[in-house]
Amino acid sequence: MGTIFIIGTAGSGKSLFTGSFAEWLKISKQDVAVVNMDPGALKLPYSPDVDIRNYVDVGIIMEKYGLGPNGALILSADLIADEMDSINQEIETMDADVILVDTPGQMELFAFRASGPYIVNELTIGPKGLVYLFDSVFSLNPFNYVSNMFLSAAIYNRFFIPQLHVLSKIDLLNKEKIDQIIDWSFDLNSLETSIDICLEGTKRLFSRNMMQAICQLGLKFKLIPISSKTNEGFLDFNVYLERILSSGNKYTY
Ligand SMILES: Nc1nc2c(ncn2[C@@H]2O[C@H](COP(=O)(O)OP(=O)(O)OP(=O)(O)O)[C@@H](O)[C@H]2O)c(=O)[nH]1
Ligand SMILES: [Mg+2]
Repeated sequence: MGTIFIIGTAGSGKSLFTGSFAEWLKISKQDVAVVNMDPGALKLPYSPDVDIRNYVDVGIIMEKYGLGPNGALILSADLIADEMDSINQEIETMDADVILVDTPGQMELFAFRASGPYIVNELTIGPKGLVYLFDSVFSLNPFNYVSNMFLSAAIYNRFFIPQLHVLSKIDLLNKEKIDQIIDWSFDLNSLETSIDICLEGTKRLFSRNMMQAICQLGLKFKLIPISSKTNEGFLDFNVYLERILSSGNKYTY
């Protein structure tokens, strides 16, 4: 199929999704390689086939350049770009059909520095797609939901590759609440109604205008609900994934 980058805000479930979906694909008899691109990861819920921490050591960078943890993470993200030839070679020896790439906990390290788009371009196994995670517990409030739409649109604007949107951790909320969020993602009138009911003043105005502005860009955010604890939704997700990768569709689903 190709290479898929998993992106989302800190703690949105990127690493567990990477690990659980890789296992699910293996059970479905697909050859999968998992790449950890988070130099700051202390513990991962999977064993990476290719691990950026073997190339860039945040601890050594802190010492060598006299940086704090955040400065070292920023420099690490930039240094990864120099290692792309070796990383590509390592990935190619895996001879996998699907490459899942887990990205740094702090999304801005990957998305909002020059190195992120460079890394995405340089990885040789195509076609490429991106999965943006909406954390269901965070997205329950329409104000947060619209903020997530905004972040996701910003990600699309940085990479311009096919993008899917996933509602993560659905096992943590009851069905009614999950259905409400899914409904917002398919029907903007429903989102507008919830904004009017739940928000007031500047927050209401701002959320409504931002929602409309994103809509005018032609971006869609039809969320695919999944749980990386129960694997619920993985079958549906895989159908959409195959669709965007095989069609080379430039737009979000
Ligand atoms: N119940 C439940 N918990 C989840 C799910 N996905 C992730 N989590 C939990 O959410 C927390 C964060 O998950 P991670 O997969 O580490 O999220 P992340 O986006 O990789 O986090 P950072 O890389 O640290 O930003 C962990 O405690 C996970 O066990 C899910 O589908 N259901
Ligand atoms: Mg992670």
